Amino acid sequence: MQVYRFTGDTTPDQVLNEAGEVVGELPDQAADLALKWYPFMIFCRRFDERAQLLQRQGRIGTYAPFRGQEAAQIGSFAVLRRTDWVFPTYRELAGLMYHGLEPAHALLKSRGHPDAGRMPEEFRMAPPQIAIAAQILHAVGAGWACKLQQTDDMAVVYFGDGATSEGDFHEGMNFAAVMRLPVVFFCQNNQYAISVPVHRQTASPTIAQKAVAYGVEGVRVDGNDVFAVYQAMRYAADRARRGEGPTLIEAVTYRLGPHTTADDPSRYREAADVERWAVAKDPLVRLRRWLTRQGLWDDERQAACEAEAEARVRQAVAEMEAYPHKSLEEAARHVYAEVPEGLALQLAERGKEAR
Ligand SMILES: Cc1ncc(C[n+]2csc(CCOP(=O)(O)OP(=O)(O)O)c2C)c(N)n1
Ligand SMILES: [Mg+2]
Repeated sequence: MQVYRFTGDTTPDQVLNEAGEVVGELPDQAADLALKWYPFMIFCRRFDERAQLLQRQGRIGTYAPFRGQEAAQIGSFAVLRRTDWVFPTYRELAGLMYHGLEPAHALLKSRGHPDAGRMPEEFRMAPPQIAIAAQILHAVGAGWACKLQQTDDMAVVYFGDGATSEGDFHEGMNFAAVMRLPVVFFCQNNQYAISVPVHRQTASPTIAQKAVAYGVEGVRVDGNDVFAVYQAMRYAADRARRGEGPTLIEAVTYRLGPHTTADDPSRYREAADVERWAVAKDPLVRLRRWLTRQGLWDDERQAACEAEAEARVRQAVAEMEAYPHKSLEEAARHVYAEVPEGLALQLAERGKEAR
C-alpha cells in the first residue's frame, strides 16, 4: 500500500537569519537592491502607521494595515515588469506603491472614493480585491491570455492564508497547472484570517505543500527576509516566462497590526507572540542589521531616511485630502451602468432632504 504523507521540512528558506547574517545565497547586486528597498520599507512602515491614525481621526474610513509584511511585498514586486499582470488584495499597498501606484491614490480606497478602483492605465493592475480569493481566477485568466498571445509576461496573484480554504484557490491552481500557465500564486501567510489562526484554517503542515497535489511547484520562504522572497519570486518568474507553468510561493510572515481598523487583535492573540515577531523577526530590523554589517548604514542615514519618509507621507496625505470629492450621485452612477430603481428612489429621497 502506498500512503502519501508529508515528510518534508517545514523550515522556510532564508538568505538572512534574524540577526541579519547571510545563511543562503544573496542575489547579484544585493547591496544596491537593499539600499533601494530599505528606505522604501521605512516609508511604507510610516505610511501604514499614519493611515491607521488617520482612521482614528475620522479622516479616512476602514484601513487594512500591512505592517510586518513589507519584505514579502517589496521583495516579490521587485521582480515584476510593468507589463506583468498583478491581482492584489486589500493588503498589498506596500507592493503596489513599490510598483508605482501613487501613495495618495493608495489611500483613496479608505476614503470610499470611486476613483480608488480605477488603477492607472500604465500598469496592468487589477483593483484591490475584497472578496477573498476571487482574484485568483482573474489572474489565471490573465495568465492564459499571456500564453495565448505568446508573450513572456506573467500574472501574479496575491492572497492570504485564509484564501487557500476557498474553492477559487483550488480551481485556479488546478486550471493553471493543467494548462501550464505563467501564473505565480503568492500567498502571504500572515498567520491569521481575521481572528482565525492558520492552524485552524488548514491541517496541512505548510501551505506550500498544497501545490504538490496539483502538479505545481511549491516554495516556502521566510516572508520577513526580503532577499529570500526576491530569490523565490525570481525562481517562479523565470519558470513562468520559460513556459514551465505556475508556482505557489508561501511567504511566512506575520500581520503586526490589526486585521483592519475595525478589529481588536488583543482579543484573540497573545501580546508575547506579537512582541516576538515585532522585535526578533521584524523585516526592517533584519535588513538594517545586514546593511549595518556591510558598513552601508548608520544612525545618521537612518535619521535622514526617516525624515524623508515622514515628508513623503505628509505629502501623500495632503494630496489625498485635496483630491476632488465625488457626489453621492456620482458614486452611485460609477457602480451601475443604469442606476437600479431602489437606489434611484433613495437618491431622490436624499435630494428632497437636501432641499
Ligand atoms: C468571500 C469572502 N468571505 C469572507 C470575507 C470576509 N473576510 C474579509 S478578510 C477575511 C480574512 C482573509 O484572511 P487571509 O486570506 O488570510 O488574508 P489577510 O486578511 O490575512 O491578508 C475574511 C474572512 C470576504 N471578504 N470574502
Ligand atoms: Mg492571513
